[in-house]
Amino acid sequence: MGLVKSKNLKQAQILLLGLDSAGKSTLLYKLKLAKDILTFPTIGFNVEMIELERGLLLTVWDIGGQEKMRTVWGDFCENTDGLVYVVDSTDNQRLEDSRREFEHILKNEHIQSVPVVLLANKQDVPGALTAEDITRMFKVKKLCSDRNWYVQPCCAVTGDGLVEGFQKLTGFVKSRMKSRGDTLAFFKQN
Ligand code: G3D
Repeated sequence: MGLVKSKNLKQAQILLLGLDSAGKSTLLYKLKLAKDILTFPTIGFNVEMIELERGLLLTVWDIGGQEKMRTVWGDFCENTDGLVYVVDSTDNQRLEDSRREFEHILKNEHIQSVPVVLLANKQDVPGALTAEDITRMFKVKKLCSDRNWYVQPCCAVTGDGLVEGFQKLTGFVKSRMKSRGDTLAFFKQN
């Protein structure tokens, strides 16, 4: 494991949400094969630590997406630095459920201004909605107007798009940490 090498290692808490069967476990497993990951299997949810790039350790909280687990999503929002929301781009029947849950979680007081990457998963399936479709149908521009966001097409089975999506989020998280650090420094000085 190449983890925890640097004295200057920063840590970020990432919440991984989405309806059940969206592909969260599959994508974490795929990322695990591609990158250094420490796994802490737990009942009800998984926690993974990924060092996508030197100096920033992502702790990814994969909370289940079944209906009863969705009611506790809000309990995991405190101290979150980034949100990855996984959408099954082929599940037309539950797209509105997914959109509603997405809108609901964004209202949580602890994740105001927290950057978001939506993963438009299952792009390998013919007829899957595109990232542009998901952006429009989820009203992402409007709902995320107060934060950095990106919609990444991906396929958790092949891994296509996963590293790109997490790298995008990492960039957002770093710039938010920097600007918050700068703000704190400003308040300390004044
Ligand atoms: P979850 O953790 O969000 O509940 P899973 O979802 O990772 O368990 O995935 C649910 C099902 O979707 C799995 O199939 C998995 O193989 C499939 N899946 C996940 N990502 C993709 C993808 O990108 N493309 C395709 N075609 N399938 C995907 P099973 O059959 O095991 O239920």
